[in-house]
Amino acid sequence: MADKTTPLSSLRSPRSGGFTLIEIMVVIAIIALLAGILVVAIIPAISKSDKAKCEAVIRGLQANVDSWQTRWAVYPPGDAGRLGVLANSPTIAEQNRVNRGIEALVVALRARVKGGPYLDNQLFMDDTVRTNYDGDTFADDKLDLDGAQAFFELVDPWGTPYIYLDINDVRNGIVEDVIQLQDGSTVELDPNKCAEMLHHPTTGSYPVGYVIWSFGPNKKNDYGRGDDITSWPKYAD
Ligand SMILES: [Ca+2]
Ligand SMILES: [Ca+2]
Repeated sequence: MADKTTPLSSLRSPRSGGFTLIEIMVVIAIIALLAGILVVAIIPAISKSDKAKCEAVIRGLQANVDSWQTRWAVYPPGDAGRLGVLANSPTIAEQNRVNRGIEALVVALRARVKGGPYLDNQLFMDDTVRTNYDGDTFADDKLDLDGAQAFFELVDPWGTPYIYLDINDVRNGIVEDVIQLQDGSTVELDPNKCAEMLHHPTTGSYPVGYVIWSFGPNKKNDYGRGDDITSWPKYAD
């Protein structure tokens, strides 16, 4: 008697053994496409938000500097020695060249004299912004600073200290700041390049009072050009 039952194997779809090569390739292609879309969509969004944060920090500092200048009648100097002279507090004068401008600005804006501190507290308390790469300190004095007497610098979203310079130092070609980066390496600011790059290419005028800039996403000093982010309206390259 013939077996009338149908063999199980003949009921199985020929596809039940798994995906075909073409199906696997289609899935891989779709995954690759989605990953590509994510990279294209998200990476610029991240760098855009870093750039926006950097611009916001610079704008905030500018507002703080303006408040300071209103009260002191000068812009914060590019080194703490001159700030000490202004505040009749010579003990602060021992500042080296490393990250000098931004350190001097932070000290000036933190001082609890003449209506200070003028530094935005939320900004200063942000551990992703406030740091002290070179670990330098100074003696407390009449500036009435709160907390550890470190020469703090402020760093951009890419970990590089912001640059702060007194525009008179730029104009006079006497900038001698050295920037210490996150990896411990240093970059020297060329005083001639500062004088050349920071004035308007056609009118020749410098920004009023001071300049603040970030080296930008490439972490390289372009003297306010290229991808740098600046306190003044950027000049064309
Ligand atoms: Ca420092
Ligand atoms: Ca740059």
